[in-house]
Amino acid sequence: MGKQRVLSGIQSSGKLTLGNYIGAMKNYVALQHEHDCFYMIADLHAITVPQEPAALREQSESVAALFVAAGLDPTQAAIFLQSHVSAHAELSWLMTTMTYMGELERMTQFKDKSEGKEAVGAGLFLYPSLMAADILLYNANLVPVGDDQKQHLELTRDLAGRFNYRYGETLVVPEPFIPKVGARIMSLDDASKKMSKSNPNVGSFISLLDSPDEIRKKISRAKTDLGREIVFDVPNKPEISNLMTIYAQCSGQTLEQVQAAYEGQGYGAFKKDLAEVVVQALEPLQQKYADVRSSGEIHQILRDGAERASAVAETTLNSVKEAMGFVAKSR
Ligand code: AQP
Repeated sequence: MGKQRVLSGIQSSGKLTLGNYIGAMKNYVALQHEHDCFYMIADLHAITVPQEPAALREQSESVAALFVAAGLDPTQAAIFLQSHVSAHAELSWLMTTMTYMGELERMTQFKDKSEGKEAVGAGLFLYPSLMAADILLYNANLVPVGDDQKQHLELTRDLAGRFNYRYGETLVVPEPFIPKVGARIMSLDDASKKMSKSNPNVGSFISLLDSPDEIRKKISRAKTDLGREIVFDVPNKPEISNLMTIYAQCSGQTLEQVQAAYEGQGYGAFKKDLAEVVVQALEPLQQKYADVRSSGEIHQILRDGAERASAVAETTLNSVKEAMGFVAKSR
């Protein structure tokens, strides 16, 4: 694979979880040295559900610091806040006008997040058009995401193709880059739902910043299946299969190795070891996070990242506007 343009992002809608890390951030780090990478803190996406201003500010800085703590090198990858690059909001509108209501109505994330709510903001409905704009602005070839974002990415591909068909070849049609193992880490209290940072039950997710004791407590309370064997069998043992995936991803072992190591042992021993594996995997990240936060370096990193991102984004936005027939500003 030659050098590719990579774009991805994470909403600053809460504390990042092990799901965000395994499904997306690990690949961000893996791709940064080989490719031209842009990673954004998606604060405009975060406000598709209500956010307290002080909390949003803190969460956005926290996600940025976690990017660095997880191993992203700001001299390689551009790390930036979505709201610092105004082209995102502008292209989002242009993409919205090209998106069909029926396409948005089919989105499972919208159905899940709006279910049972009396008032649902239009932003939540339009979220996929903004996501398409995010990706298309950077002419990204590759988009590292977890499995839950596949449907949104498919819409992005359709919108790029539709735009090029109507207005001439302008936008790059991106490909998803999804991990083979860990593409969907499930909730600790219900393996039929994905682990989510905005789940009101904090016991359902492991935050990257949870203390060792919180991690031990959450894992000891995690739901298990009937029986006692440690076998990877998603249809029949969804809860234990999810815990085995977390074990494998945090220890660097394969699922087969994990299964073989726990043959003949029960859930209790496995969960105890799993907690220690997670605590150890997160310890260096948490240490680095504390250093990054206390140094204050994140502000400069975000300034530099926004500058690099804006240069690319503005160029694409201008090409799009020109192709669509907007009158260019006279100099
Ligand atoms: N449980 C998960 N397993 C694997 N990957 C996951 N991702 C999210 N949850 C899991 C991946 O993390 C990236 C960033 O996601 P996001 O924050 O932009 O939106 P999300 O997918 O809606 O994540 P959350 O944690 O569930 O956020 P909230 O609760 O705010 O909606 C994406 O690449 C996603 O695939």
